[in-house]
This record gives sequence, C-alpha cells and structure tokens, in this order.
Amino acid sequence: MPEAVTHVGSGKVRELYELDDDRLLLVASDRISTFDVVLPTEIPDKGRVLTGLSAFWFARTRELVPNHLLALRDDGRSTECRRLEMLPLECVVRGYLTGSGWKDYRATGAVCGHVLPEGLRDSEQLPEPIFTPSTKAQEGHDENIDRERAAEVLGQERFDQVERISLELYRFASAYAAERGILIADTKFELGLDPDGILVLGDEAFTPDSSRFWPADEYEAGRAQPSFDKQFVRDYCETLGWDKTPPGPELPADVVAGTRARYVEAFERLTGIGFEAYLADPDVALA
Ligand code: Q0Z
Repeated sequence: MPEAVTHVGSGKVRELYELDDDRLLLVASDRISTFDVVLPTEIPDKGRVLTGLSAFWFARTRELVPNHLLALRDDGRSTECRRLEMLPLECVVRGYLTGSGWKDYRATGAVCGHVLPEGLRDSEQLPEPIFTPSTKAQEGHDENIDRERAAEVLGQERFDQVERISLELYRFASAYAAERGILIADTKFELGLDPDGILVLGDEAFTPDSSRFWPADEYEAGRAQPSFDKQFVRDYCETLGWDKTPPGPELPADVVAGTRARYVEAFERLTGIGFEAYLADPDVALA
C-alpha cells in the first residue's frame, strides 16, 4: 500500500483504511479465528480467498442490490469501496437451525419473533429461510433482536425493504452454492445507505467468515455439522484440551495446509475459477 492512508478500524481478521472522504480500503488478512479467538498462526491466502469470493458474489448480485465494491487491487486481498452510512444492525438470514438460532428455538420455540414448527432438530433445514437481525455489539456477541424491535430501529418501510433484499440475496446464493456441493446454513451482511438514500450491500458477502458453509455430502439433520473451512482447526484444538480463551494455540503445518486447501476448494467450487487464475488477475472474479 504505497499511498498514505489512515487506519480507521480493525476487525478480528480484517483492517479498514480511509482512502478519501468517499472511499475506504478493506484489507482481508490471513488471520483465522476459532471459538472466537484469533490464532497466532496464519492460513496463507485465506484473505485472498475471502476477498475473491466476496467480489464474485458482489458481481453476481448487483442486479438484486447495488454494492460498495469499486475496485479489487492486484494483491487480491484489498478492495476499494464506497463509503456508506451503515445501518445499525446486522442482517442475518438463516436457512438451517444452528448456532444462536438453534439455542433460541430450543429455549422458546421461536427465533427473532419467527415462531417455528415444533420438533425441529439441530441443523435442520427451515421450511423457509428467515430474516433474524442482530444488534452490532461493540464487544462480545451480537444479540438477536425480534422483528418488531428491528422495525422500530429502521422504520417499518426500511425494515421491510432490508428483509426482502436479505432474503433474496440468501435465496440466490444458497441455491447457487447448493448446486456446487456447499450448503450455506446462514449468513450475515451489512447494508448501508449511499448519499442518495439508496440501500447498498457493504462489507463482505457469502464468505466462509460471514456465513456457515457446510459440505452438502455430509449433511444430516439431528447433529452438529462439520464446517467446510474450519473443521481441521476445530478438531485439532479439541485434541489439545485448550480452554478456548486467549491466547489460542499455534497450528501445526498439516492443519495449516489442510485448512488452506479447504478455503481454496470452496473458492474454486463456488466460482468455477482456478485460484491460480485469481492470483494472476483478481478481476477474473468479476467477469
Ligand atoms: C465496515 C469492519 C473491517 C473493521 C465499517 N462501505 C463501508 N462504508 C462504511 N463503513 C463500512 C463499510 Cl464496509 C464499515 N465495517 C466493518 C471491517 C475492519 C470493521 F475490515 N465497519
């Protein structure tokens, strides 16, 4: 990054810089987190895989909703984006019952105000995908909020639009991915407004960090599902008796190599693009 830019934010595995008044630079690192802890060992090319996947989905969903992507840089991990006024909630869509959705369902029979049929099992596909927004926590976990509260925060009309677009995006990407052997169990996006008040998709979209990717050929309701990308890391961490508080463990070379291969496999299956071709020219992801 030769130009002088101001660092404006850090995520667990990404950095955000200001290019000018209207543009941000989003840089995906090779850091990986598991059980909410960032590990000291990086996964080579993970940031490029996630940036390429996000760019691929932005290009393919632009007819559904405009997005913030202005340019992909040659490093394959940095994107120049339009600066938006982000909505004050996370847009979550669930097609399967897992994570906090499964927890809330077991406790109350409902998720974010969606009352669900009785007798659903862990990881079961829902009759219909549901929009389950959450608050943006400064620290710790986002908290699910019900549709009524979300409609108060956004206003009813904007809420209806955000829900409709979120469901359309999920239906499109989950159908596309399922044909390629990957189930997108759930996903989280961030939407923002451009200076004209137009709703724009920001942040990242349908990456394995913003979604749960499950291998379709191993799917079976009634139990927790293996993660497409992080399962080797989780399995290795479980062998250590680590208490899942920082600092996390270093990863051995075979776990790093296996995990890198899974990220590259997800990229290639979903995009149909060879990862080497992406590295040679990231703009192939947009074609
Ligand atoms: C995204 C985040 C990251 C830390 C702000 N187009 C946009 N306009 C305005 N704000 C954002 C975006 Cl993408 C925005 N985040 C999330 C990303 C590091 C926080 F890489 N925060």
